[in-house]
Amino acid sequence: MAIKFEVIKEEKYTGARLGKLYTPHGVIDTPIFMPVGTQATVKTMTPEELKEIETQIILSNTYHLYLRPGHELVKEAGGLHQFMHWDGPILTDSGGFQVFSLSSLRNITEEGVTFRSHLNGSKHFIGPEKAIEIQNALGSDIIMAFDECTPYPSNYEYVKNSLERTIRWAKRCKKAHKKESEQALFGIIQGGTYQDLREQSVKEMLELDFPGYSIGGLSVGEPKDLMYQVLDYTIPLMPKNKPRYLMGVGSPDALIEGVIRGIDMFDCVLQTRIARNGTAMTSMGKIVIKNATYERDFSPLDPNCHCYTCQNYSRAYLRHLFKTKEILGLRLTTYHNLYFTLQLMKNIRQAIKEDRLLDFKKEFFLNYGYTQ
Ligand code: PRF
Ligand code: ZN
Repeated sequence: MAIKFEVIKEEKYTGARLGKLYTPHGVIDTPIFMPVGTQATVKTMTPEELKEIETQIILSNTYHLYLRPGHELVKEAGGLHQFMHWDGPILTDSGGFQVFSLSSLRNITEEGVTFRSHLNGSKHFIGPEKAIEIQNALGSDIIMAFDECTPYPSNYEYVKNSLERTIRWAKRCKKAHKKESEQALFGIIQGGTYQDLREQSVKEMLELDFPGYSIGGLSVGEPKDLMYQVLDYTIPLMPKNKPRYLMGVGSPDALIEGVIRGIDMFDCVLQTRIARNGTAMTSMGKIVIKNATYERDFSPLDPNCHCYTCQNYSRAYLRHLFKTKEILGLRLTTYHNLYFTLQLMKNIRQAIKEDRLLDFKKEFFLNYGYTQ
């Protein structure tokens, strides 16, 4: 087995748990947030900087690396870890989501998906076996099954057919995966916002006995309350002794709500993406650094933050960097947003340890503002 998962503690008043996830490239304390490094780089951050802010695991993407520079080249470089100079754990997504959100002229069949590259229009095919072959070549610690993420809203028949195909694909992924001792293959639960379909998806995925499970198909445009409802009826059906990963979710409020319901792992492009358009997450909510309000504001982004950016630079300076389109602005804001989020997860873990997660949530939302 490539991974081992231990639940260290269950919180007294919620579904939250503390865990340890052992991977070939290190041990991860859960619940955890994974910064996204789509193209074998967490945009603007060096691996040393990622270590400095206590990043435990990063996420990368099959779809992008297959198209550019190609998984064979990455393999030739010695695998993704060596290629990008990150020696910590890596999880790769299967491409099952990106192929639907980025490529054009997609055609889904039982075999897999034919699509045109979002880069140059070239024609490609990825199916379950190919998705595993690519991820085997990349050498990530955790790999994901090839799935279809149904959009919201989708009708019942469509979601049912899709999730049943995703299960057949999951079986093929399992069969194609030859490196079980080096890479853990996670199954993905789909089923949209239909309770009986989520139940069916969990039940059939559990029969395949994956070492970990993710919940896909959420945060695709549905109201947040509906997402929480889906989590409320889906998570209790999932195994207690295996990691649970909520894909593509990571706003601060959703991190807290997800942990409370029993999620162990999250990833999201939000932190790094909004940083690059000049939005910082702070303990008092989001701030848009270009706003005129900050022209003469010589205080740090977040007075409660101990990151490198907040220790050394003012809002006025960061505003100046964004106004003049200086690259350092992107770097400093990304650094802060990731630090802020990893710190939030650390505080969440501490609150679980002390059985005070609900108090923590109350206080966090009071300051941050609950964003729906
Ligand atoms: N499937 C896969 N990756 C994903 C998702 C999914 O459903 C989502 C949905 N939020 C994000 N990333 N494979
Ligand atoms: Zn900071």
